[in-house]
Amino acid sequence: MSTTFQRLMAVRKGKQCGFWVLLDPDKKSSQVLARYAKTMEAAGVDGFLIGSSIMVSASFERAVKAVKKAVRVPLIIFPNGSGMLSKTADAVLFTSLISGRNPNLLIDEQVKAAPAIKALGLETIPTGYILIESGNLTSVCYISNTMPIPRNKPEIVKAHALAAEYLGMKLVYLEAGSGASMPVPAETVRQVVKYVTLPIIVGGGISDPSYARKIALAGASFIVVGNALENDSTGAMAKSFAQAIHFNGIKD
Ligand code: 1GP
Repeated sequence: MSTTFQRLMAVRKGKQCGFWVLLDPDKKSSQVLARYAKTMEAAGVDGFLIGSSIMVSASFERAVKAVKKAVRVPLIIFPNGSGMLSKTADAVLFTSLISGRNPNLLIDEQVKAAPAIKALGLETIPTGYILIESGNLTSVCYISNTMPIPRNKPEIVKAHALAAEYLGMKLVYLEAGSGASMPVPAETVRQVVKYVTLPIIVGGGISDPSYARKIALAGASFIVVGNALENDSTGAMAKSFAQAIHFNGIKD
């Protein structure tokens, strides 16, 4: 049986760029979230991240279970800290916030989470998480108490991504922050993709399919969309995103 990471890499190989949707259990009930995920999957989504930067919902496990039952594509935990875990998910993005200098999110939360992850038997996908300035103060910067990398300094982003590669991480996540007014610049994505061999995830503030396509053409391996699809009850908008992102054609 293949690992979740292998499944992700198969999508990358077949479609060049995969389309992920962020599920926020703080914004929808478990049932509504599961129905939404099903609609998104039917529209062409390749995987889901589940998490939020301020988890106020006590029903994380319930949400993960409901979504897992509703979809077949990978469901990956996108944690805000060591407490956001579930054995029902397919994997956890084991992130280190490498653009920040907050030891708590560089290593402390990871140490706290590691024994629990082992006990749950959950697959980890080590990911270098890099915040890029996006025009406004995002929840993730505020909550993590870290500064994002200036958006006009791709060389700093490149150095961080390369450090992630040399540290043995498997993915790099370029994040503008959920609801960012300016997404990660396509030029930054292009430069990072050229500079490192790791697959690159890009998310935050991607609100229209044409921008998603630019990011895909810049060489991103996965694009994450959250806010822009939250009211897409029919999946029509998600379909447009899927077409834009899967520019290489769908080869399942
Ligand atoms: C999470 O950044 C994504 O990385 C989601 O962002 O909600 O702005 O699409 P949006």
